[in-house]
Amino acid sequence: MTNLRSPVKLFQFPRMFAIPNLSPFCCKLETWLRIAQIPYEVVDTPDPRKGPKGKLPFIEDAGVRIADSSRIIDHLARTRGIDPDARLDDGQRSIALLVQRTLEEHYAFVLAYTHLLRDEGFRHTRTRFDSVPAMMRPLVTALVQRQIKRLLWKQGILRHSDEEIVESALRDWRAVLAMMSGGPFFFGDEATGVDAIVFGTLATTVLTPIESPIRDFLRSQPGCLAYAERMLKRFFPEFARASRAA
Ligand SMILES: N[C@@H](CCC(=O)N[C@@H](CS)C(=O)NCC(=O)O)C(=O)O
Repeated sequence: MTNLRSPVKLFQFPRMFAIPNLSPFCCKLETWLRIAQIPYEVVDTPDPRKGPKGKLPFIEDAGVRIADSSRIIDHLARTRGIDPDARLDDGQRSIALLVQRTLEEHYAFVLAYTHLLRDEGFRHTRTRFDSVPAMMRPLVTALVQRQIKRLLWKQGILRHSDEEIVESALRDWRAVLAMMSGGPFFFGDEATGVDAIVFGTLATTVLTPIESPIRDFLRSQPGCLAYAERMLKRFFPEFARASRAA
């Protein structure tokens, strides 16, 4: 018999730094679970190939595995009858979708570039391969970087210069920030699904030691770092304490 009350199993990359997850999609989903107050337990999963669609995050709910953060959110909202977006009007829902597409279908590729290919990022993120046996590590690391380069070349951004890639990301963020309310959350007083998306991409950009001109730009924008820190403190107080102590 299906027991919808047992905690959802959340399969995601092991944590790095004092944020929920370096992956914007894993961080988004975990943030949404906290906004929606749905009980879950984390299963550290370094290898995305284990998922039903070969990507992380995915969940197991009452024995069924579901992939893709947005499909998972739809499933949980439907089966639990919880919808943090319930009070949004049609205009806000449209803005939320456009923000999502900007961050997930463009900026997420820039993140793969800044975090996994650029020296300033890879210097930090290469530790994710520490669980690979030492003899195999250089091979696996080179293979993964080659796959990312191939992906970003086919997607298109790697055909641009570093400066052009950075500029395109700043355009994404200028547009997103222009849509944000004065706070405390994206649409005002209550956190909604778009906060999970924005925080998912912002946390990995501004709350990690990975340097980039995008990080510098965002940290210089009034209210932007404060928003990320507020989200962290509100939904992940355990990490907010850790980052203060560091
Ligand atoms: N649309 C998916 C995207 C998930 C995704 O791209 N995850 C990345 C990590 S940020 C991944 O697992 N990449 C591994 C791969 O493509 O091999 C979602 O929303 O969950």
